Amino acid sequence: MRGILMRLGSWLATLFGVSRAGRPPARLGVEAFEARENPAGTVSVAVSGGLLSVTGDGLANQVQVSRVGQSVTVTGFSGTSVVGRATAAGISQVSIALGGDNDTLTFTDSGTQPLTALTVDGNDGYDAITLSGVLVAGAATVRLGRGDDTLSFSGTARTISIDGGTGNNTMSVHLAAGTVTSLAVESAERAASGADRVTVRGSGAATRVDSLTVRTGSQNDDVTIATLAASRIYAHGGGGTDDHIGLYGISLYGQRRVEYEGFERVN
Ligand SMILES: [Ca+2]
Ligand SMILES: [Ca+2]
Repeated sequence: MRGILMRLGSWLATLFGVSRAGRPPARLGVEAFEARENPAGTVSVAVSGGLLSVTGDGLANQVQVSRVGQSVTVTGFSGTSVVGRATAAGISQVSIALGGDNDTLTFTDSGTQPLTALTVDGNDGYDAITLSGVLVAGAATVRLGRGDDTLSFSGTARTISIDGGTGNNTMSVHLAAGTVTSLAVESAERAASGADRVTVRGSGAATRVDSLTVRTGSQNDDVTIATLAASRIYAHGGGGTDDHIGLYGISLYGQRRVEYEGFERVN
C-alpha cells in the first residue's frame, strides 16, 4: 500500500511538473497549495475600549477564547491562525463572529466580574459552539445561522437570546444559580427550519427565570425544560407532526404561567 501511495505521489509530481511547463495546472494544484498554507483560516482579534472582537473568515475556524479575571486569550487550533492581540487585558465585553464554514468555538469564562455583554455569531456552516461558565451582567446573544449547529451554553446572564436559525440544531442551556429576566431559544419558522433539540436545565430553585420562551419552528422538535424556578414559561413546537415537550422539576413564582402549544407529545 505504501509503495502504491509513493508511486502515486511520484506520478502526481511528474504530472504537476509537466503541466507547469505547459498548460496552467488544474485546480488540484491550487487546492493543495491552499490546504498546506492555511488549512483552517484566520481569526482576527481587535480591541476597542473594553470590547474584544474575534472575527473568523470563510474557512473552518477552530478557536478557543478564555477569560481569566479581565484578561482574554484567543487561541487557534488545527491550523487556525490568530491575527492581532492573542491576549488582551481590561476586557468587559466579548463579541465573536465565526464567518462561514463549519466552525468550532470554545469560550471558557473564569472571570470574577461579569462581562457586560457577550455576542456569538456562528454564521453559515455546521458550527459547534461551547460557551462554558458564562457570567454576563447584561445580554448574552447567540445566533447560530444556517446549518446543523450544536450549542452548549452553561452559566448565567441577565438576558439570554439564542437564535438557532435554520437547520437541525441541538441547543443545550445549563443555567447556574441566579436570576435571568428573559431567556429565549428560537428557531426560524420556515420549511427548512429543521428538527431541533432544545434543553434548558437549571440548578434547582436557585435558578430563577422571569420569562422563558422556546420556539422550535417547523419539523419535529424535542424540548426539555427542567430543574428551575420560573414566573412564565411559553413554548411553541411550530409545525411538525411529532413534537415533544418535557417539563420536569419546575417550581413557579410570580405569574405562575406555563403555556405550550404545537406539541403532539407532552411529559
Ligand atoms: Ca469560519
Ligand atoms: Ca451555522
